[in-house]
Amino acid sequence: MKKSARRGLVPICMVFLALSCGPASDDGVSTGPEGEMEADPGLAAAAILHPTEGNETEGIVAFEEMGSGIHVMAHVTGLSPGRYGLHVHEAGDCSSGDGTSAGAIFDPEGSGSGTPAGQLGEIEADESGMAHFMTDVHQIALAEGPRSVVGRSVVIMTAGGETVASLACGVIEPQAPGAMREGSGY
Ligand SMILES: [Cu+2]
Repeated sequence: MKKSARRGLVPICMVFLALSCGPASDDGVSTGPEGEMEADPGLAAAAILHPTEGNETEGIVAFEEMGSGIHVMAHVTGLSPGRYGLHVHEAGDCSSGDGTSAGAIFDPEGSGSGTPAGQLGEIEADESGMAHFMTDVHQIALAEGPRSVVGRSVVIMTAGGETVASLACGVIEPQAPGAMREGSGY
Protein backbone atom coordinates (compact mmCIF):
# COMPACT_ATOMS: atom_id res chain seq x y z
CA MET A 1 0.00 0.00 0.00
CA LYS A 2 1.34 3.37 -0.95
CA LYS A 3 1.65 5.87 1.78
CA SER A 4 0.60 9.34 0.82
CA ALA A 5 2.46 12.03 2.64
CA ARG A 6 -0.58 14.20 2.96
CA ARG A 7 0.01 16.99 5.38
CA GLY A 8 -2.95 19.13 4.54
CA LEU A 9 -5.67 20.19 6.87
CA VAL A 10 -7.70 17.48 8.46
CA PRO A 11 -11.28 18.65 8.59
CA ILE A 12 -11.90 19.67 12.15
CA CYS A 13 -14.98 17.49 12.37
CA MET A 14 -12.66 14.52 11.99
CA VAL A 15 -10.94 15.65 15.12
CA PHE A 16 -14.00 15.13 17.19
CA LEU A 17 -15.07 11.97 15.45
CA ALA A 18 -11.71 10.46 16.27
CA LEU A 19 -11.95 11.58 19.84
CA SER A 20 -15.50 10.61 20.47
CA CYS A 21 -15.10 7.15 19.05
CA GLY A 22 -12.64 6.70 21.88
CA PRO A 23 -10.69 3.63 22.82
CA ALA A 24 -12.38 0.27 22.77
CA SER A 25 -11.58 0.18 26.41
CA ASP A 26 -12.41 -2.56 28.80
CA ASP A 27 -10.87 -0.78 31.74
CA GLY A 28 -14.00 0.98 32.80
CA VAL A 29 -13.17 4.35 31.30
CA SER A 30 -16.38 5.84 30.09
CA THR A 31 -16.45 8.21 27.16
CA GLY A 32 -19.12 10.14 28.97
CA PRO A 33 -22.78 9.47 28.53
CA GLU A 34 -24.94 12.30 27.38
CA GLY A 35 -26.35 14.29 30.20
CA GLU A 36 -23.25 13.92 32.30
CA MET A 37 -22.10 17.47 31.81
CA GLU A 38 -24.97 19.87 31.41
CA ALA A 39 -23.23 22.98 32.65
CA ASP A 40 -22.35 25.75 30.23
CA PRO A 41 -19.67 24.58 27.86
CA GLY A 42 -16.18 25.79 28.68
CA LEU A 43 -13.46 27.01 26.42
CA ALA A 44 -12.02 24.43 24.06
CA ALA A 45 -8.93 24.08 21.91
CA ALA A 46 -7.29 21.39 19.79
CA ALA A 47 -4.01 20.61 18.08
CA ILE A 48 -3.69 18.49 14.97
CA LEU A 49 -0.33 16.76 15.14
CA HIS A 50 1.78 16.32 12.03
CA PRO A 51 4.86 14.13 11.86
CA THR A 52 8.28 15.66 12.14
CA GLU A 53 10.74 14.76 9.39
CA GLY A 54 11.43 11.06 9.18
CA ASN A 55 8.50 10.12 11.39
CA GLU A 56 4.97 8.96 10.77
CA THR A 57 3.40 10.03 14.02
CA GLU A 58 0.20 12.03 13.78
CA GLY A 59 -2.88 12.64 15.80
CA ILE A 60 -5.12 14.99 17.66
CA VAL A 61 -5.01 16.48 21.11
CA ALA A 62 -8.08 18.26 22.45
CA PHE A 63 -8.44 20.48 25.48
CA GLU A 64 -11.60 21.55 27.26
CA GLU A 65 -12.33 23.43 30.44
CA MET A 66 -13.97 21.12 32.95
CA GLY A 67 -14.74 22.55 36.33
CA SER A 68 -11.56 24.01 37.74
CA GLY A 69 -9.29 22.06 35.42
CA ILE A 70 -8.59 21.22 31.81
CA HIS A 71 -9.62 17.90 30.34
CA VAL A 72 -7.02 16.66 27.84
CA MET A 73 -7.78 13.97 25.27
CA ALA A 74 -5.18 12.61 22.88
CA HIS A 75 -5.40 10.19 19.97
CA VAL A 76 -2.05 9.48 18.35
CA THR A 77 -1.04 6.98 15.65
CA GLY A 78 2.13 5.99 13.85
CA LEU A 79 4.20 5.26 16.94
CA SER A 80 6.33 2.28 17.80
CA PRO A 81 4.91 0.47 20.79
CA GLY A 82 6.10 2.15 23.97
CA ARG A 83 5.78 5.27 26.05
CA TYR A 84 6.10 8.86 24.92
CA GLY A 85 5.88 12.30 26.46
CA LEU A 86 2.89 14.51 25.70
CA HIS A 87 4.17 18.05 26.04
CA VAL A 88 3.04 21.61 25.48
CA HIS A 89 5.91 23.66 24.12
CA GLU A 90 6.19 27.44 24.30
CA ALA A 91 5.91 28.44 20.68
CA GLY A 92 3.05 27.72 18.31
CA ASP A 93 5.46 26.99 15.50
CA CYS A 94 5.99 23.52 14.04
CA SER A 95 7.62 24.75 10.85
CA SER A 96 11.18 23.57 11.47
CA GLY A 97 10.54 19.96 10.57
CA ASP A 98 12.30 18.63 13.66
CA GLY A 99 10.12 20.22 16.34
CA THR A 100 12.77 22.65 17.55
CA SER A 101 10.80 25.67 16.33
CA ALA A 102 8.25 24.87 19.04
CA GLY A 103 10.84 25.99 21.57
CA ALA A 104 11.24 24.69 25.07
CA ILE A 105 8.63 22.92 27.11
CA PHE A 106 5.99 25.34 28.44
CA ASP A 107 7.10 26.33 31.92
CA PRO A 108 5.41 29.59 32.97
CA GLU A 109 6.20 29.10 36.63
CA GLY A 110 9.89 28.44 36.06
CA SER A 111 9.66 25.05 37.68
CA GLY A 112 13.41 24.59 38.02
CA SER A 113 13.90 20.96 38.89
CA GLY A 114 10.16 20.46 39.32
CA THR A 115 7.68 19.41 36.68
CA PRO A 116 7.06 22.00 33.99
CA ALA A 117 3.39 22.84 33.36
CA GLY A 118 3.73 21.65 29.79
CA GLN A 119 4.46 18.10 30.83
CA LEU A 120 0.96 16.70 30.51
CA GLY A 121 1.77 13.05 30.91
CA GLU A 122 2.95 9.94 29.13
CA ILE A 123 1.03 8.25 26.38
CA GLU A 124 1.50 4.58 25.64
CA ALA A 125 1.31 3.16 22.15
CA ASP A 126 -0.08 -0.34 21.69
CA GLU A 127 1.11 -2.97 19.23
CA SER A 128 -0.64 -1.16 16.41
CA GLY A 129 1.24 2.05 17.20
CA MET A 130 -1.83 3.82 18.50
CA ALA A 131 -2.15 5.67 21.79
CA HIS A 132 -5.24 6.99 23.52
CA PHE A 133 -4.81 9.21 26.51
CA MET A 134 -7.02 11.26 28.78
CA THR A 135 -6.13 13.31 31.79
CA ASP A 136 -7.33 16.27 33.82
CA VAL A 137 -4.77 18.92 34.67
CA HIS A 138 -4.82 22.18 36.58
CA GLN A 139 -1.47 23.74 35.73
CA ILE A 140 -2.51 25.03 32.32
CA ALA A 141 -5.42 27.17 31.11
CA LEU A 142 -7.34 27.96 27.95
CA ALA A 143 -8.44 31.42 29.05
CA GLU A 144 -6.02 34.27 28.39
CA GLY A 145 -3.27 34.58 30.93
CA PRO A 146 0.20 33.34 31.77
CA ARG A 147 -0.92 29.72 31.93
CA SER A 148 -2.79 29.70 28.62
CA VAL A 149 -1.71 27.07 26.12
CA VAL A 150 -3.75 28.42 23.21
CA GLY A 151 -1.43 29.41 20.39
CA ARG A 152 1.35 27.21 21.74
CA SER A 153 2.08 23.73 20.46
CA VAL A 154 1.73 20.09 21.43
CA VAL A 155 4.81 17.95 20.85
CA ILE A 156 5.02 14.16 21.13
CA MET A 157 8.49 13.26 22.34
CA THR A 158 10.43 10.11 22.94
CA ALA A 159 10.50 9.49 26.68
CA GLY A 160 13.74 9.18 28.54
CA GLY A 161 17.04 8.24 27.01
CA GLU A 162 19.92 10.59 26.34
CA THR A 163 18.59 12.07 23.16
CA VAL A 164 15.03 13.29 23.15
CA ALA A 165 13.35 13.51 19.77
CA SER A 166 10.16 15.23 18.70
CA LEU A 167 7.98 12.84 16.71
CA ALA A 168 5.00 15.06 15.97
CA CYS A 169 3.99 18.66 16.48
CA GLY A 170 0.77 20.65 16.22
CA VAL A 171 -0.31 24.19 17.04
CA ILE A 172 -3.06 24.54 19.65
CA GLU A 173 -5.97 26.36 18.01
CA PRO A 174 -9.10 27.60 19.75
CA GLN A 175 -12.32 25.70 19.13
CA ALA A 176 -15.93 26.60 19.75
CA PRO A 177 -16.99 26.17 23.38
CA GLY A 178 -18.53 22.77 23.86
CA ALA A 179 -16.95 21.46 20.67
CA MET A 180 -15.51 18.48 22.50
CA ARG A 181 -18.84 17.26 23.76
CA GLU A 182 -20.37 14.26 22.16
CA GLY A 183 -23.61 15.04 20.44
CA SER A 184 -22.68 18.67 20.03
CA GLY A 185 -23.03 18.51 16.28
CA TYR A 186 -19.40 17.89 15.35
CU1 LIG B 1 8.78 18.27 24.94
